[in-house]
Amino acid sequence: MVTFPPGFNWGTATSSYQIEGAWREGGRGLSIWDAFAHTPGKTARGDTGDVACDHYHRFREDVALMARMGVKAYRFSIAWPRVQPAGYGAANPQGIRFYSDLIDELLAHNITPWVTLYHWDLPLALQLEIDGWLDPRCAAFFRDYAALCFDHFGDRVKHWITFNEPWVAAVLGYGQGSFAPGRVSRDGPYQAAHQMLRAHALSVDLYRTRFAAQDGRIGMAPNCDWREPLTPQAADREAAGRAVEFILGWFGDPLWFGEYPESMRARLGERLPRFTDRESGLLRGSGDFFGINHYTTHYAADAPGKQPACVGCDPDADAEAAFSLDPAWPRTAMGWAIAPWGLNRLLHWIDRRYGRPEIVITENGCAMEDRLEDGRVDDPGRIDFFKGYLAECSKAIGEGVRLSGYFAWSLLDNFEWASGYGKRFGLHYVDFATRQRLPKSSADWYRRLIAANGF
Ligand code: PNW
Repeated sequence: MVTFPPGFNWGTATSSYQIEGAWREGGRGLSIWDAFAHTPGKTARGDTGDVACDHYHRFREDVALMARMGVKAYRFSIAWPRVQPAGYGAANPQGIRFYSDLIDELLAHNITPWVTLYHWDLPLALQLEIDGWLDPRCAAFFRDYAALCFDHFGDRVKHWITFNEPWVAAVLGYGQGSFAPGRVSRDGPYQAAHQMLRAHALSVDLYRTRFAAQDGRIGMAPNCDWREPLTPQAADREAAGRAVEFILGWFGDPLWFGEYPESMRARLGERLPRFTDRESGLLRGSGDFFGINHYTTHYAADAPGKQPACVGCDPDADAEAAFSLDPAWPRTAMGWAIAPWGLNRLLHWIDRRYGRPEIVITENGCAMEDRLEDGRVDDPGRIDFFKGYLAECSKAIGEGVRLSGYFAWSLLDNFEWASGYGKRFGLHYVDFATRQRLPKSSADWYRRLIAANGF
């Protein structure tokens, strides 16, 4: 029997562009993901989020699906261009009304909203006018957008996440160009991540001063795959440590210590931007909890002089680490290794490095080859995935890690970014011809897990 402490926060997660659709309705402005997905060759089969799960029109039905599972919390994101079409200026009343109605519907079902402010759908105007996150001005625009959200929703929303996976947004969006906005910029990832961190600092400061009376909590949701040393040799152990610092310390250290990791400064020198003293001060202690998205594990080996795919766009190469998988590890439909023990090690790494913070798993889940047969979707592989990862969570809690919540990714099959609709992560199957939802057997399993607070 795997058990969890009383009050453990069970949730499920989505993001705006992946589920909402209604891309040109309700006064919504365009985002970098609209432009990217509409560019031939950027997504599998040319899939776009134009309609996606049509959540914009079906959100009440989706809240009912969550109520049926008994989740206590729902993590969703606000599409910046839906509430502020150009990324600056006046709020769009129809966008405000949509999220306000969603929040009310959640609260009416006793589901606590956890709101992400940035899950990658930057207003396209900001990309075209200032090159998005490569420009320092983007941070102030973000702060003003955050203020607008606190102002309209903060009476009911008490859990905020500034950025989802800034690593992915910075590295894939501004370094490798495989995600929106598709920029391939020398040292773009370091510049973009720096502006996201500044934006986080400015928004948290505002939240804790101007909006202090709202009495909520705010943090970030960086991602981290675990990196296990390929061999017990010191060089590989150091490479694995560096690799974790280059993916997670990159964000965790500024939020907890106000500075980038030593290992990054040592290898990157002035290629890594610097925070001013004021920025360091605002960053230090700017997370009320440690959000973490986790999907997989790799082996890491020392790779001195590793050549990047393109100059300054590949932090893994800058970390001089090379990754590999054990062929014996099972894989998801994304090809990602299933190695639940990696999550246990990651939780301990966060616990140790940051002095026992409260940790919330803001995403964990898997794509599987789900098939609709006789009106049912049986996904025992996904249930096994959750069992494996949750057993490691329970174990970590027993070992003293302060893990307080878990959000399964995802409520629905949805637009899986460059992979389009071909990769299904949902607890609910979505027929993308009719937009009909159907609970998979994993949704029923998740309901029983929550009811029993264990399995
Ligand atoms: C995360 N990678 O994306 C996101 O937060 C979700 O929106 C997404 O649907 C989910 O995980 C599943 O992919 C990632 O290439 C996308 O390392 C790409 C990577 C990691 C996470």
